[in-house]
Amino acid sequence: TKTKLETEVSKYMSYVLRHAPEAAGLTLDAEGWVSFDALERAVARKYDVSRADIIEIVENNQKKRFALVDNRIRANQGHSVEVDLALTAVQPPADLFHGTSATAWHSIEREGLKKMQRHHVHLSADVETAKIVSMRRKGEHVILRVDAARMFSEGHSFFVSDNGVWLTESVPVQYLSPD
Ligand code: HQG
Repeated sequence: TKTKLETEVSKYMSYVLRHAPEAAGLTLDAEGWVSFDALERAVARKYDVSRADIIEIVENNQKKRFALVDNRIRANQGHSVEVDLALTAVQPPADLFHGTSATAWHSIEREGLKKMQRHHVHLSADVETAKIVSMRRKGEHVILRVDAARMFSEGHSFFVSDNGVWLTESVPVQYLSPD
């Protein structure tokens, strides 16, 4: 099981690799990668962890938030900084899901789902995952079903991140219904 330190380091890595590389003195390349050595040094300045510890954190991350390839690392999704993950558009499953708060739903039912601070709207392949996403919000939760089959047939593009999160530019209201 994950220790408090592992969780903290993992959150810091998400923060650095998705939102604020400059806060750790790092620069991401166009596709969001940074040298693992540089990331390791940045993390080790803040936390008492070894290279092996960091590799374990990457490998044990339940949601596979990070990709570590050829001595480079990046976040698989969730960026607010400008990166091009170079994902290929693919056909989505017929239905996708989005877990949110009842409060957000009041605006979503008028405006549709917007990407807000991120690069895409994040959708889940199953209701269970959408529920977990919604639990991050206060108050009542709402699970929305997205008619991805119709969106796709009407020209919307979908992408799937390396860790199985479905991404699209926006979801207009006509494709949404509370599950
Ligand atoms: C809401 C976590 C008002 C949207 C999770 C959401 C996910 C609107 C919030 C991933 C709206 C944005 C992403 C509108 C959308 N009016 N509210 N028109 N359109 N919203 O965090 O999907 O742990 O950017 O419903 O597990 O909650 O970081 O998106 O509540 O996979 O790896 O605006 O983040 O993954 O919030 O979560 P977020 P999200 P990680």
